[in-house]
Amino acid sequence: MKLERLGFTHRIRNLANLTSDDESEIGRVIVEHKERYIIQSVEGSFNAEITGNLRFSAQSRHDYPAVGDWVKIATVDAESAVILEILPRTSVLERQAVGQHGEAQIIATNIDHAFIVQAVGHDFNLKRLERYLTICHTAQIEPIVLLTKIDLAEKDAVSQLINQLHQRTKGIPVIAISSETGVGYEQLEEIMQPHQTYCFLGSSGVGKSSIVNRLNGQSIFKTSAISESTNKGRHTTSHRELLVLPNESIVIDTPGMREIGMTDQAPGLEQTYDEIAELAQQCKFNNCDHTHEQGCAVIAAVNAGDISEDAYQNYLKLKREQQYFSSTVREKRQKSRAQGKLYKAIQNEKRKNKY
Ligand SMILES: Nc1nc2c(ncn2[C@@H]2O[C@H](COP(=O)(O)OP(=O)(O)OP(=O)(O)O)[C@@H](O)[C@H]2O)c(=O)[nH]1
Ligand SMILES: [Mg+2]
Ligand SMILES: [Zn+2]
Repeated sequence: MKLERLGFTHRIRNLANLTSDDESEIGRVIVEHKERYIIQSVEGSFNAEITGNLRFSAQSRHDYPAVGDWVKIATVDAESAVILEILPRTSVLERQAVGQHGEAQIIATNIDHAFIVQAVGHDFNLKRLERYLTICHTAQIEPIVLLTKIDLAEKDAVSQLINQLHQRTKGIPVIAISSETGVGYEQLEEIMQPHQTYCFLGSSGVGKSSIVNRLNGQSIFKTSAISESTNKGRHTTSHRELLVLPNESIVIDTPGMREIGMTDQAPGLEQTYDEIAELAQQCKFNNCDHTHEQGCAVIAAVNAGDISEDAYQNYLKLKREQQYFSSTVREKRQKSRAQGKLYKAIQNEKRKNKY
């Protein structure tokens, strides 16, 4: 498969300082499964692991390959290879997951657009949507909202949801679809461009894999109904996977996410709540938290009904999370720097005393 069909561009070639001679050693990570990877290259697909060197020098999750990455490989035989190097990323989609304090988790890399998928019914949630928008904006990935399973709701109810979406997330495109009847697929296919990479994000059971299957023309990913009473911890899709579609677009299917915690997402937060960010410039104090201060233009707008109370509360919550994440990361860095100093001091001491 030609690299261009996998999404390779001049931009990536320039970022990585590659010549066209290097192309046989370049591949894209299409599957990641607990430090085992499947790489697609011009030569075919390979099972791969990272070199000991790469593992040894890794300082965080960011130093490990993720689905979507371009990597330099050395083939071992017709089926296996080792990953020597991760090429510079054009975008990194990440979140803070529960129980992983201080560590951000990479969802996928080198993404051009993200489909944020919400189904009609009880999955529909504007606050959660704003979380997804924020992680997309931070990564400078263009979000598109897919409202799915519209066959399950009345036409009027669907229009109402679309209105709510437009009001709350001004300027973000919304496409309403049904993978059951095919409604909306024409519009969806129209916006998808060849060689661009699209990532599907959303809760478990909203129909992400069903969309990929339908776009693919034949089922390739497993899908399943999740009964309400037994859905605890059950995801049908278990790993992230990249696929080139017949329409030449590249898609990454992901397992449903329950938590979309904020990392260092300050710029993305400003973009998601651009109205609040703009008003903030008129606050009396320039370090205004917009929580209780005199002369706060944001609070005034909320009181006047110009900004919804719900959006405002969500903004404050996401900001607190983001600040907490940043402070714990700072603490961790300071701690590891202190540990580094201690280690060096011990080494020096050892050398001096020759033991
Ligand atoms: N009625 C209706 N059902 C749908 C539609 N799309 C998907 N489903 C059903 O919803 C269930 C979940 O679909 P999946 O595609 O597996 O959902 P998913 O988002 O990939 O879920 P995870 O892999 O767990 O994250 C399946 O039973 C699908 O048949 C739709 O447009 N309408
Ligand atoms: Mg799935
Ligand atoms: Zn303010």
